[in-house]
Order: sequence, then structure tokens, then C-alpha cells
Amino acid sequence: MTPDSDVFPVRPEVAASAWINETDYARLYERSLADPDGFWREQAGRLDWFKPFTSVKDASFDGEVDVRWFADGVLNASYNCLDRHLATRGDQVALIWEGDDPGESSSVTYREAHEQVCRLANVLKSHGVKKGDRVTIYLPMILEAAYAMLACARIGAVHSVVFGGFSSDSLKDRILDCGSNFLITADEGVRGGRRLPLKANADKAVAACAAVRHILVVRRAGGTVAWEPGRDLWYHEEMSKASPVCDPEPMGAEDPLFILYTSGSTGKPKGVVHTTAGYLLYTALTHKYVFDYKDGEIYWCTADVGWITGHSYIVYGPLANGATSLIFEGVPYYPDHSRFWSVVDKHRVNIFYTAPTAIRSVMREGDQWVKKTSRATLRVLGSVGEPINPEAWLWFHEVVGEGRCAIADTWFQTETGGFMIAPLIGAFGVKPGSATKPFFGVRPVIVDHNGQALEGACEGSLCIADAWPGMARTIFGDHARFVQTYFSAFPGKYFTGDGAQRDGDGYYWITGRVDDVINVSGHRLGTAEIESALEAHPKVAEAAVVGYPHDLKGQGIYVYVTLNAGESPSQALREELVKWVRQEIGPIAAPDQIHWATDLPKTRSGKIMRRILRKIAANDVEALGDTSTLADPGVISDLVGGRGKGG
Ligand code: 6R9
Repeated sequence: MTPDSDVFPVRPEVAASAWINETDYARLYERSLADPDGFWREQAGRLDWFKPFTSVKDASFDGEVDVRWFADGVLNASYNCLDRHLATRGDQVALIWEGDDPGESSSVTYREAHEQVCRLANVLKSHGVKKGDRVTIYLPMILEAAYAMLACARIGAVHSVVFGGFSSDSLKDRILDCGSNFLITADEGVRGGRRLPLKANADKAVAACAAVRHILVVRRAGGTVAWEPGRDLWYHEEMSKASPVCDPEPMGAEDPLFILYTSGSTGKPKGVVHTTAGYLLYTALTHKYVFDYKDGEIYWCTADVGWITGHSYIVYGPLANGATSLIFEGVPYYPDHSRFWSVVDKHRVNIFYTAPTAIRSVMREGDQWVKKTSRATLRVLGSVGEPINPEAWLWFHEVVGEGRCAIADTWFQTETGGFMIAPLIGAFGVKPGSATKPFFGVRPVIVDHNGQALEGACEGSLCIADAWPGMARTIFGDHARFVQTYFSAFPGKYFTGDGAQRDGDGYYWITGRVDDVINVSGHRLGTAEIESALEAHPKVAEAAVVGYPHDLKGQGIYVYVTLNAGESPSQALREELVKWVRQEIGPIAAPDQIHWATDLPKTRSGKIMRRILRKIAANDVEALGDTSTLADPGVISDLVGGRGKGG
């Protein structure tokens, strides 16, 4: 990552036709900071309101941290994503579905999507789901996932989407944490030609969740599933009985729209809460301006709806803008390594948005898989989830985009709701590896260890100094944890958990997490979560987990394990532990390396010195830094000697 690298300027024809060019950006950015109320009042006119708001921003990052936007306005997110488009674009395709099997695809117009969402909203209502209830959604990448989110929004229920790759235990924890009483799942998911036992996982999870009254099951794969009459309901049967008319529930701007669980440095995953108006406005605006989305374009984000990127940039942002959004069930390597690009050609995709790990995985298979496709429709290429290494960036730009597509590296987080630092592709040039500059209304600050804001070119911890409409408002059921996690390290500022550099041109370079969160293939995992999963294994005494550089995944999971007395390391035990973590959390958390340790480096007060473990994992053992506070310095030589053994 070299902040001085070349700038790829905006092509003149892009700037000429873009919603926002360089001068517009400078003027609007300045205005958004100088007069947030005026700026956001105007922008909020993009949404349809049942009752207009009078107050715009009412936010404090001090004390209790209270953030409200448009607080007395009333609206409905599903109305904004569907109903209001019917008059002008009822027959336009809203969602394209591309199945795992290239022979399977379909699409729905705004009118059809509206009807499905209204029916599903009525199904939920008929089974007692009310405004404010939490509904858990555990679905594969099928159209019903978007319908389910919007149907909840329509009746004011709060959805909690759980990624289909999570285990039954992880699903159970998330259902219990938010007190959900209704679950929507599918018989099985289909990915890369393989089946995922979603209903079976759901059954296991719900066995420990007494509050769940019903499981609504989409028939996707058609296999046989266990069935509990009375509790389990077939989606298609319920939908056929339901009325296609359902008035949208009037929702306060600050009523919760959804909960999404994400990992932090400590404890169990947190239920990040997003509210209605600010979130919807922010995702719509960022989607439109960063990608320069134009009416009629086909837009494809490859994320899963189980992550924030799927929420904001498959469903809410694009549909609020009346876009055509593609939902992909499959994987980049099935049936072959051309899949991404053959889908681009098949559906004439204009904007393609994916993750660096996916780019790296297709890149290593060779250019021929790309070159045999046309990709002539592509105009914009986006990246998200982790810092993109310049090699992957250049390949994306030169091979996939043939040098003619704009590249948007978008930095944001579950908690930020939408893009925070990202190029507006018509406004300024980009540098490979930099997410560039802040979006309207976003005030990034880089602080040093003492919380001192740094000026000019610098490096430190990335904070945001003031509230923006799309930000999370709280952690479900634990506002104190919200304040503690994000607003206590640097009082008065939102702390992102990321490190960043700012170069002399004011471009930001995210350097990765500075806390105990690791980013594996763009998925956020808390080291503490993986440690507690391992420590629950009967043979494990203690575990410490760190990230280490991994060519494909960005970061890999490196685990130090101390076994109970009487147990000894073996290949079989290694495999057993990997399997154990897959079952406890999900395949994304499976350790890449296991390092058998007789002891872990600890301070005299018993804190594990992760800094040292990270260096050993990265094989950077020359510069272990200060080890004088270790209780037993001898531990280090044992660990260094044990590196790579049995890993
Ligand atoms: C959107 C999403 C958030 C963390 C974030 C950062 C990393 C995301 C990035 C990026 C560098 C980018 N991250 N986008 N790092 N450049 N363009 O991924 O949300 O799952 O909450 O993860 O991902 O470390 O703090 P989430």
C-alpha cells in the first residue's frame, strides 16, 4: 500500500454524464458539513413521507449517545422500495434471480415484487406477527429473502437476517438474543452444487427457543425435511391463501427497521440496530452517487443478504432508487471459473460489486476464464469488505474492466449502514488500495493513541466525528454496550475499530482492524468467539486466536491451543477441532492453522499478549518487541520453536 501511487483519473465522458462531478462533490461535501440540517432536509425529499418531519438532525456522541434523524417524520421502507415506483416503473424488473445452476433464473417486476411482499406481509400478520416483533430470516440467496425483509418492513416487524452459512448454534443464539418468535427459512440452500440443510439447522436451533411459534419454510431444493405440524408452515401454501393487498404500516423515522448481528472484539455477537428513515435515505443516496446509478441499469452486488452489504446494497438502497438488482445464489467457481462473467453477459450487468477475496480467487485461476466472456455492458466495478491489495485492484481494472470501467472501493461497516469512504465515480480519481474520500456528511478523523486528532498526512485510528443518517442507533437490548464499544475509546467520537492513513491528497487508506476482530474473506469474526468455541471442547484448556496474512482470504485464522493435562496433540485432534468450530459457529470460522502450545504468553496480570502471538503467526519473529512484562519469557522460545508443527 503506497499512498503515493498513481491516480487513475475520472474519464471525461464519465465526469460529463455523472450525477456528481468534482466541483459538485467539493461544493456539496462542504455544505453537508457546514449545514447538515439544510443538506439532509433537501436530500430527504427523495423519500416519500406519510407525514413530513420538522426536525432533521438531533444527535450527540457524548454521554448516553443519542442519535435521531427526521425524528417526527412518518414513512414506510417497503412503500419507498416498492409502492411508490408502481406508477412509473411497475413493469420494470426490480429483481433478477440467478440460481446456483446456470440453467435456473427468473425475474420479477416492481409490480410482481410488490404483490409478493404484500402477500407475505399478510401471512406474517395472520400468524400474529405485529409491529415491533422480531422475525428471524435464515434463507439462501433467493427472491424470498428480499420479500421477507420487505414484508417485515411493511408491517413494522424488525427483521434479523442470519447468514445461511451460520450453524444451528449461531442461529439459536441470535434468535434468543433478540427474542424472535417467528422464523423464515428454506428446506435447503443450494450453493456450488451442494445442499445446505437449512431447515434441519433451524429445527435444531428452535428446539432451544421456546418463543418461536412458527417456522415458515420456502421450498427451494425439494428434499424431504422433518415437519412439526402446527409449528411449521409451507411458504407456498400460506402465500396462496393470502390477500395481495396490505397497507404499509406508518412507521416513525426512528422505529427500528432491522437488527443485524456482527462480531466485535469481546463477547458474543452484537445485534446492531438500524432505524427506518436515516438508513433508507443514506443507502439510497450512497448507492446512487457512488456507483453513479442511472435508470435502467442492471446492478449486481454479489454479497449475501446475511451481511450489511446485502441489506444496504442488494435490497434497500437499490430498490429505494427503483433500480434493477440481481440476486445470485451461487459461487464464483461453479460450474466453472467464468461464472461471474457469464452472469454479467447473460443479464447485461452494468455495475458489478464484489469483495477482494472473490477477486483474488478468480484471478488465480488465470485470465482465460475472464477473456472468454464479453463483459461489454460493464461500466462500474466495486469492491468491499476488506482492504483491496493493489495487485487484485489492477487485475480487476485491467483484465475484468479492460481499463474502461470505473473502480469504486467502498469502505463501510455493519454499524455505519452505508458507504463512509468511497469514490463517487464521476467526481474524483482513484488510487489502487485507497477507498478515497468521505461521503457527504461524513467527518473522518484520524487520532493517535492519546485520542489527539492528527492533521494532514498521518496514520492512526479511524474515528468519525459527527453523526450521519445511516448509522446504527444502538445494540439491541444493550445500549450501554453500544456506548462502551464505539464511543468510549475516544470520547465524543465514533471509533470504527479500523486503522487508517491519510495521504497528502486527503485520500484515506484503511489498514485493517486495530482491535481483536479478524477479517476472513471479507467476513468479520471476533477472536473471542472462536476462542470460546474452542474452549468449550472437552480436550482444550485454553485457546488464543489471531489473524495472519493469507493470500486468498486476506486474513487466515491462526489458533494457539493448550490442551488439558493428559491430552496430546495429533492430526486427528486437529481435524476434530476444525470440525468442532465449523459446527459451533459455521464454516467461515474454521481455523486455518492450529499451533499446539504448552503455554501462552501472558502478562503478570494474566492477560494474553496477542501482539506477540500475531507476530509469531505471521512468522515475523525477529521483531517481537517488548517482552519484559511477560510473566514467563521462556514461553516465547517454545512458541517460536513450535511454529508450523502440526499446523
Ligand atoms: C461492509 C462490511 C466491516 C469491516 C471494516 C473494515 C473492513 C470493509 C472495506 C474494509 C478496507 C474496504 N472493510 N470494507 N476495509 N477497505 N473497502 O464489510 O461490513 O462486515 O461490518 O465489516 O470490514 O475492517 O471495519 P462489516
